[in-house]
Amino acid sequence: MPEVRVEETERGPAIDNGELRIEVHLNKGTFDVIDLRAGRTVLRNAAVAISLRDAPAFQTLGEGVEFAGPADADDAHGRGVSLTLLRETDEDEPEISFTVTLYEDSRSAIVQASVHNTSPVPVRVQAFHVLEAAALDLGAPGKALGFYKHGWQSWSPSLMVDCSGYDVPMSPPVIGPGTQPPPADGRFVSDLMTAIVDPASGYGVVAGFVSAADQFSHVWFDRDAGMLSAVSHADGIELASLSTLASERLYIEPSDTPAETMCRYGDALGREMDALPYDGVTSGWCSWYYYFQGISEAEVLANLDYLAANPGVLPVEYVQIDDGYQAEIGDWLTANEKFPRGMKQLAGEIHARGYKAGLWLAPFIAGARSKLFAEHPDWLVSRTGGPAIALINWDQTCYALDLTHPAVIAWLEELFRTICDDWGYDYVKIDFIFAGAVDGVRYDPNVTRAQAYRRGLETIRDAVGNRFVLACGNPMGPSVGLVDGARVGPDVAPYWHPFGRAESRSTLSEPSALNSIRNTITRFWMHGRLWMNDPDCLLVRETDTALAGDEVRALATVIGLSGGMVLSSDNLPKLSPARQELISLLLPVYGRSAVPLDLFQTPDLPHLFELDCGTHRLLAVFNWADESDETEAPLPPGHWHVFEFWEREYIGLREGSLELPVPPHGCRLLRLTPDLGRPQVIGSTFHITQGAAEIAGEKWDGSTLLVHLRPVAKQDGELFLWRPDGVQTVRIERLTAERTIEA
Ligand code: 9PG
Repeated sequence: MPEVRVEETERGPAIDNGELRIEVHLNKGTFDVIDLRAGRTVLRNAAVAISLRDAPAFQTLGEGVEFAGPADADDAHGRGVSLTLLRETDEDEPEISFTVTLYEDSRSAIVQASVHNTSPVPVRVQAFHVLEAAALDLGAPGKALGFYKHGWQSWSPSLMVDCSGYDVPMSPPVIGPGTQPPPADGRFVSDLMTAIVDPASGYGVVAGFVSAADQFSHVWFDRDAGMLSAVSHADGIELASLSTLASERLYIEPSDTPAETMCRYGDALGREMDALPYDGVTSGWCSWYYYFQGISEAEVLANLDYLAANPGVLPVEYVQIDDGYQAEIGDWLTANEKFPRGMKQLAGEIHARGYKAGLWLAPFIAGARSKLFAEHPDWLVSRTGGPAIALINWDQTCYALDLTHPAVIAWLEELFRTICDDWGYDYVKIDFIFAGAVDGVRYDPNVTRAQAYRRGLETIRDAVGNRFVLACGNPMGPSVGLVDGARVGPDVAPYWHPFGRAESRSTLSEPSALNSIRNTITRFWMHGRLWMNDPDCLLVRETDTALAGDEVRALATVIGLSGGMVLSSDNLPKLSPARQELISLLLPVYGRSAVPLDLFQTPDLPHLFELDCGTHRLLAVFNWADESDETEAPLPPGHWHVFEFWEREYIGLREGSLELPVPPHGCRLLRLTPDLGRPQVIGSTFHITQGAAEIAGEKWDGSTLLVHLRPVAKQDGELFLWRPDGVQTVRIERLTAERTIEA
């Protein structure tokens, strides 16, 4: 991309990098964002405002701004140029400024607001309105647009909402962050980021915060006014006289490929927040979704022994004990009677069989029945009338620990050191951690909710070192950089719809296979950029479940194509060989995420999830309806051999698109192989990627096809080869070492 050019116009300064142009209107106190490729002013009259606690807002709109001059920028997004604008200030008013940056190698603009306290006394800063009601123009009326609603924490629904209707309410078990504008007709609110897209043209804008360590944020759209706003919450913390406080940094990128732009936004957020790197994606067994709180030492050992007896077919890394071992919610170091030899001993048993050990806990809450609560009533976040309630679960009220309290921090550190250093656990699943960020009064009054939350997470990270941290029930933005994996959706369950009843818009965060699947697909852009996504567990059993075979296939397909963690949660010794094979098909974890192709065209749940594996593509085609349906699957340009994985059916050499019958709640998983006009592999039953994991290479020497295979979890299977005279099935047994097949 060319350099960023600065220009002075009659109205004010402008910057442009050939793709985007920012024009400032000094008199009006606003700026416009112009997409030069599309020839469209995407955001017009964007203004900045700041609200102090118990005071009216100060905004740039109508007041005018003064140009402080351009400056070279060099940050996580590369080199560029920033314009800084200062609001015309009356006496006694805080000084407000904002900075807009364009980069040489990025299509995005970054906006940040600041406030400087000129008064001799402290002021309390409530929020930065980094975009205050900017007019959004995507070439279609507000009601025609789709709004990507991103939830506050793991279990919060994330989905496309049709702007002709209503926003999705925030509902239990998710406790809202409490700072979003109240729901209203025509108002659509998203946490941290959004994408707003015209489904007809595919054109849209991604707007989201790329820093999130200090302030929670949200973005919202007023459909009838056509206005986009973005808010970064300072939560009323004190700003001392003559000090400055800045908002989080807002990323704005217009795009005609908004799914790709979401990924670039994810990359930018990961860069600013120092997302943790990793080598391979984690796999394991988790006790929760079969045993729930009934888990016992004996049941853990039974599954452990089964795994150890079948190491080739279920090659998982971790055995993780979930909720059910502890004496009480908060009393993590005391095991209950179901774990008679204690948790240290059990970690030893897990290690002795060659697995790493994982343990669940909810370190930021104290249950009303716990010793923790009884002994330390002063360790809790408080509100008028008593301690802040984080949630009600386990038949008791659970309170939020105050992570700014030095004694709580010392307790947390000791807790995690004991679990990891003394007991020997290699993996901690830290759950319900949104509780660290609830609204309320804390020991340190000058800390935002996001900062308090991060103090807790940083303490855990320091205590556990490089062991694996899986976040769950976590607010998204401020977790980046401190956790290795994060749950991205509501709990899976051995039934399809929440409560086994038809879905409603108020139950989207309740446990169910469908709710878990939804977020796994819609939060695709996080995986590998912020952490590794945890799509929640794979449940494949035939008994103790209401999931039909097609539903299990759909769940396995979504988890497999998500690239995220593969965690099994069944009673393994009870699985039939056919069902156990469904787990094997996802191992080893491929690790790269598919992209939903129709995210913006389909409200709620996309039907098409595509993964480019290099030599071929995988296209999963879903039918979320309760009846059988024909679904149209578009093919990329060119001629493709189409092979269906679950039914092992060669559909043919195709171009354009195909209509496929898909069973209710089921899917078809297509391997699309570009036609080479000569014998070639078109299908494999060893792994869900149909070749990306198990085929190391393929060579045609004019008369023979050589296929170089690598061992994967499944040892017996088939390769399907296309030849001019038909499809040949090659049966392969005991693939336990690399092997070359000649056909
Ligand atoms: C253990 C479980 C599992 C699961 C977690 C989490 O609001 N609620 O009452 C509520 C209860 C449980 C829950 C989420 C919400 O599930 O996601 O994997 O570890 O806790 O209790």
